[in-house]
Parts: sequence; C-alpha cells; structure tokens
Amino acid sequence: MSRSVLGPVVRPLAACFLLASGSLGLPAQAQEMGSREWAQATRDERLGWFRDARFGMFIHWGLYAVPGGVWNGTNHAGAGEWLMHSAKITPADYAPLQAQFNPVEFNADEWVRIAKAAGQKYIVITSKHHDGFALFDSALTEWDVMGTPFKRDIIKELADACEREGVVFCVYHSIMDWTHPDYLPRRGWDNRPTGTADFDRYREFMKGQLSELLSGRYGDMGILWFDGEWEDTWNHDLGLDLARHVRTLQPSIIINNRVDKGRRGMEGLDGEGEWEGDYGTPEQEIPASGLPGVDWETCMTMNGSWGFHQNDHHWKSAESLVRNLVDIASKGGNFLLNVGPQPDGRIPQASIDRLTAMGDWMETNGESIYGTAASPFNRAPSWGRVTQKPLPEGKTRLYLHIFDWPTASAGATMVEFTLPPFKNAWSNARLLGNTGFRVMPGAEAGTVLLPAEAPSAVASVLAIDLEGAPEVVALFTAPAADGSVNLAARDASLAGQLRYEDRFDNIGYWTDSMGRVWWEFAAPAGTYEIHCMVAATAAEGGGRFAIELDGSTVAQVDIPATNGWGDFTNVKAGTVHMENQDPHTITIRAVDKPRMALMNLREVRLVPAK
Ligand code: H79
Repeated sequence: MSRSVLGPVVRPLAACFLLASGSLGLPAQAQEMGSREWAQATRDERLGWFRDARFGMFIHWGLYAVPGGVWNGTNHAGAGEWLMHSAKITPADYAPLQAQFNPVEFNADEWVRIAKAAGQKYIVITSKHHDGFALFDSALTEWDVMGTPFKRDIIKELADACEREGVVFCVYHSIMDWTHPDYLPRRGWDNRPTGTADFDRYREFMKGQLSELLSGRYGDMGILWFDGEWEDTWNHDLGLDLARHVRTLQPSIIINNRVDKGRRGMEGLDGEGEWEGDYGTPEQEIPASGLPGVDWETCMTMNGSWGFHQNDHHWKSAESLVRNLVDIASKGGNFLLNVGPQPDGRIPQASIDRLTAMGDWMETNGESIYGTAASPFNRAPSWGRVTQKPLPEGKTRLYLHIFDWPTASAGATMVEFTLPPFKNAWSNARLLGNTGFRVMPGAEAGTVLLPAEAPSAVASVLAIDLEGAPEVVALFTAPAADGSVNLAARDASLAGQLRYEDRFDNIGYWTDSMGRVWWEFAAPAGTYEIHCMVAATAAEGGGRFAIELDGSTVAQVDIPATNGWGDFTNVKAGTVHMENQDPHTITIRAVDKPRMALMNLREVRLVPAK
C-alpha cells in the first residue's frame, strides 16, 4: 500500500551551485547578489526540504542501550545515554560494554519502514554520543562498532536503507566526549591522568571522524546535529571552524545551532548576536508562540529517556504526540521525535505503537502539516491550532486543526463551528478524511456547519481556501459561561526575558524587570474583581507588580511568598470597572523586583462583582 503523504523529499544537489568559486572565494552568483543576500538564498535553498518535512525521527543508540539505565543494580532515572555520567562510571569500567553490544535483531530497512509509516521524512541517528563510542566504522579509533561482536557499520546500513526509501539521512554528533584521552574537561570521577591531554588534538580527531562521515560513503547527509557544545573548552571560533569543515565536505548540509555557543538554555534558540547554525533546537519543550523568521526544531522523547531505559515506562499518549506535532507546525517548527532502540536492535514496541498511531493520523491529515507555514493568527484559538499553505493564484489554504469539537445539541446531525476571524472570501471548505460531507456556511456569519461527530478524536482538520493572503483579525479571549474572563498563562502575549513554562502551566523565568505580559479579551461592561494565581519563593522571588487596564494602572499587588515555584496562591487585587469596548487589554508588569525572579503567574481572572 502506498501513502500519498510519503512522497520523496527533494533536496538540492550538494555541489552544483556552490563549487564554482569566483575571485573572492565566493561563487560568481554571490558576487552579483552581494554576499549577504546570497547567504540567505543558499540558506533558503539548504533549508527547503527541512521546512517542508516538518516531522523526523531521532534515534539514540549506542553501548548505553546494554545497561539500559541500570548500573550495578541501581536504577538511574532519566539516564539512558547519560548513564556513564549519572552512575559516575570511569572509561575503564565502561569499556567492557563494547564486548556486550550484539544487536542481532537490527534491521535498518525495518527502522526506516517504521519511520516512513509514521510520516517521518528524515532520520537523525547518534553517530557518536557523549560516551565517545562510534556507531560507524572509524579508522581513527578502536572505540567503534567494528570492535563489538556485531562488527557491522550501523550508520552505513541505515544510510543505505534511507537512500532506498527516500528518507533523508542525518547524524547527531557530540562535541563533548567522556572517553577520548584528549577531550577536556574530564568528569570529576575520571581517574585517568590528564598529563598529555591536548584539546587541539581532540579537535583534529573529531574533524577526522566527521570527514569519514561526510566522505560520501554515507551519501549526502541532510543535517549535522551537533550537541555537547556547552563546556568551557568550546567557543565561538571553534564553532565557526567546525562548521566550515563540515560545509567544505558537504556544502548543502544543514547544521543545527549547537555547533556554536549561541544557544540559550533548553528553549534552544540563539541569543543576541551573530551565531553559526541554521536552526534553533528547543529540547523537550515547544516555544509558546511562533517565531517569525527563525527556523527551529523541537526534539522530544516519547517517554523520559533518549537512550533505551529498561525501567522507563512513562510514555506520552499518541494523542498528545499528534497534538505536539500540530502545535509545532502551527508555530512554524519541526518535530524530531525520539526512539531509543533496545540492545537486541529492535525499536521498543511502545514506541512503534505510538508511531503507528501518528502515521494513521498523518495518512489522512498529512497535507495540513507538510510544507505548511505557521498560523497567521496572533495566538492559538481555544479549540485547537492553525497552519497555512499558499495556493496558486495568490490564494491561501488554512488548515484548522480542531482538538475540541463543538458539542451538538441532542439528536442533531450537525453542529455549528465558528471560524477564526478573517476578512477574506472563502471557498472549498472540507474535512480531511471525510470527502462525503459538504461543509456549508452556517446561519450566522463566520460560521460553518460540520457533522455532529468529529472525524478524529485527536485532531480533525477543516481545510478552507481564502482569496488572497490571510487578512486576520486578532484573537482574544471571550468570557466563560459564568461571565468571568479567564486569562491563562498559555494564551498570554509576552515581551522581555520571561516565558511560558509547561512545568506549572505558568509564565515564569521572570528575571527581567522590564518584562511584561498582556492579554486582549472581550467582556461586557461591568464591575469585575481581579484575581491572580501566583507563586514565588521567599529566597528567589517576590516584589510588587502593577495591573494595567487599557493602559492605566488599576492595581498594585505585593507578591506573597509561597512554598515553592509550583505552589500557587490566589491574590485578590481589588475591583475594576470596564466600559463597553472590545477588545480590552490587561497588562502585568513589575514595579519592584528585589530578587532573582519576580513570580510565576498562572492566570488572571476577572470575576463579575456581585
Ligand atoms: O542527546 C540528548 C541528551 O543526551 C542531550 N541532548 C539530547 C538531544 C542532553 N544533553 N544535556 N541534556 C540533554 C540535559 C542534561 C540533563 C542532565 Fe541528567 C541532568 C544531565 C545530568 C542531570 C538527565 C537526568 C540526564 C541524566 C540525569
């Protein structure tokens, strides 16, 4: 059975437009265009397939799969590939794992089939993780797969299988190396003498291994996914040098931002300044909103471990993984979803089950993900997410991913759905996966009639074609059934050094006294009590904030200390009178921030006063 969503991803041929150098060392094309525009053009050229692909498979595999997170009978939670670090294992004690690595069930074609059936367009596998072990045949070390009983070049077999199946093959490569004698700094418990260690020699070794990987033996690679760049021995100049080395070998390759030192925290995006790397790498998190002009890819585990962990059974549901993919696409990013194969060479069944479910959803709805761009709206609608795609003749197709299907009245066969607010004329509305149903305009303007039953319990996609570019109206929160206006952290607009945090469903990391948070909302005229859900520890947080309504300060609040950053308390901040005027804006900003952070803010509620 062939699936239409699995068409091959077309990549530019590596060398054709890059090797004709002019006198400045730049191609003639570049001299005509000016090198800056050219850099952007080649960047767009390089990233074309990546932006279309949207969904990839991450594979963490190495010797650490053998102990699977357990060392000498002790379980190390979260530490699959980090076991050597977490269990403080010396290189000498770790070395015997090499003789135990014999994944006789490994079948590269099977792995690629699993990825393809899930709708994943590219695969990124660990050629070398932090333990320094090479999963490929390296002439530069004995610390490679050819020194195991298995003696098969896993990277080569997977690269060939990807080539056969039209999946883009990519590798992860760790800069940090816990076993190479020349890598510095050493782990605290590593008892090898550092006497002759030479970091420059380590760099030559790493570049040599990358030359092996990029020699053509493994074909044209899609991405070089660096990691482990955060230790003090790595710096910006070394990052530039490494990127140059890689691009000299394969000019069209995409390089993630971890080659350099621009990445800021686990949100993974570059800070101010000029940094090497094509895209940002949020790890285990999804940015709160779209990031115009920035390419990014969220990498995430399906349970809590990257490498195989025998005791980690904490799996995310297929539903939340599909919604993550949709959420990411609606913000213009890619989803790199991880599997950690077992020591026998098979991908865990729990991972296969989730990938199969995602593939089923993608088979019906993939056109709403591949080749789409971020939503044109200022924020996500309450019922789901939006992606868009340009059509011929200047039209635009919106894909409305409905997570929460409207509730039909008893016995009704249809239900009214309010479209997100846009001014364009529309046509050709249809539900993906339900070609029999004709979507008609509802009785009220801006509504359509849909079947009472959602086509998908996870995310049903309504495609609708607009005349021209989307002319959208800003989305704002409407009152709940009881008349209160609930302004949730996840719906807030943010400015400054602060961000939405999944952990406690709050706005946090509020270290910037100039930072502000605001919501636009609709509400009938009246008097409302203001309630704020806040948390702040006495040691690190606290101070005072102001609440502004439509630009005027209406209250100031002293932040109470709570028993932790996840321990929220409700603060009443007086009452406010609102005139009839939509939308209103509520803004929160710091007045006094005496310690590291101001507060965690989960919600602001406006409750009609009795
Ligand atoms: O390759 C994957 C991770 O091994 C690597 N990047 C992704 C793609 C990574 N590097 N650093 N981190 C992840 C975050 C480190 C978290 C740690 Fe821990 C906390 C290391 C030690 C304490 C998690 C928990 C790992 C061991 C215990």
